Amino acid sequence: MENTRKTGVLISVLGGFYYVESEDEIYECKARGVFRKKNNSPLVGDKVEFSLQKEGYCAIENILPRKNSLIRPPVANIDTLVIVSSAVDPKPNTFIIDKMTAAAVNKGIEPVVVITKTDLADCEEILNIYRSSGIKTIAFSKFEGDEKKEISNLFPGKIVAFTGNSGVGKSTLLNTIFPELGLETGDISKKLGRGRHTTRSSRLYKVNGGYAVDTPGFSTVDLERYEIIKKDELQYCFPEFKEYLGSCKFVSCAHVCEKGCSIIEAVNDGKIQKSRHDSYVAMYNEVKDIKEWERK
Ligand SMILES: Nc1nc2c(ncn2[C@@H]2O[C@H](COP(=O)(O)OP(=O)(O)OP(=O)(O)O)[C@@H](O)[C@H]2O)c(=O)[nH]1
Ligand SMILES: [Mg+2]
Ligand SMILES: [Zn+2]
Repeated sequence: MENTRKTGVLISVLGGFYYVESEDEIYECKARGVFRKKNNSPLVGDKVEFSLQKEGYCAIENILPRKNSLIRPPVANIDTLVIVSSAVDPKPNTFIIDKMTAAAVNKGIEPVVVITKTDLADCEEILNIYRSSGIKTIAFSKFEGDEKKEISNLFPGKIVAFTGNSGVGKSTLLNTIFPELGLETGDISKKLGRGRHTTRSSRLYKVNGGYAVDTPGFSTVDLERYEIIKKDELQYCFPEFKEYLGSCKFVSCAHVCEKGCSIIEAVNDGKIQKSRHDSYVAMYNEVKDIKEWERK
């Protein structure tokens, strides 16, 4: 007897099992050993083919071609990456936000910056940095309502992943907009030592005609080896640089400290945010000596 095959979306990976949603049902699947050998395990967000075995269990047979994938958070096929950062506790770090927005742009994913806990501290400065950089930017507080609609409008027809440091309020934000999710959230004062990540694994939730992906927060050290962007591609990962590219004095301008650089002129004229250019330079310096063969 031939085993029945179905396709579905991988919504979570827990305790060695893969949970696949297909036609509104969730199937608990094992993965074939072959995925491990090829260092190509299924990621949350993957479209997969799975079989219903006559012994009664399901097995993932095949990962369908991916539109994109990220290492951190480990997700595939996402349309939007929401980079969540809090006004305080923990304080925003523009270098981390810039690395993540650049990685998203590099992979054809729309970056959105959300600043949370706006009830606790003034955040005009950071909001202004991203609003003036051509990136969709939303201020959010769990106590106010205005921005809920803007966030819920991100979902129809899309897979939207939320990422950011542990404790910035990713799960709280999703609960505020979709109370039916009932996600576990953690008190920041308890996020010390081992128990600091409240959300333990990434998972897709069906919301407003699309999917939200809640992910475990990262710590800053995790980001030291984030997605590496080739030095020649980096300039295209900062949307606000676009209108100036091509007008530098030197064709091969790296926009780091060269004479006649139109990007640096725009920074000096206040048209490009200095912190964004600083991040660009730091990222450029991180990759400038990496040879093609050293890249993963
Ligand atoms: N005052 C205030 N507190 C907030 C807000 N959003 C989240 N918090 C608090 O921040 C703490 C952490 O929130 P979580 O939602 O667990 O954070 P998380 O980003 O999901 O953390 P991980 O799952 O560990 O990655 C909780 O105590 C929340 O109540 C907000 O808008 N205002
Ligand atoms: Mg969480
Ligand atoms: Zn230049």
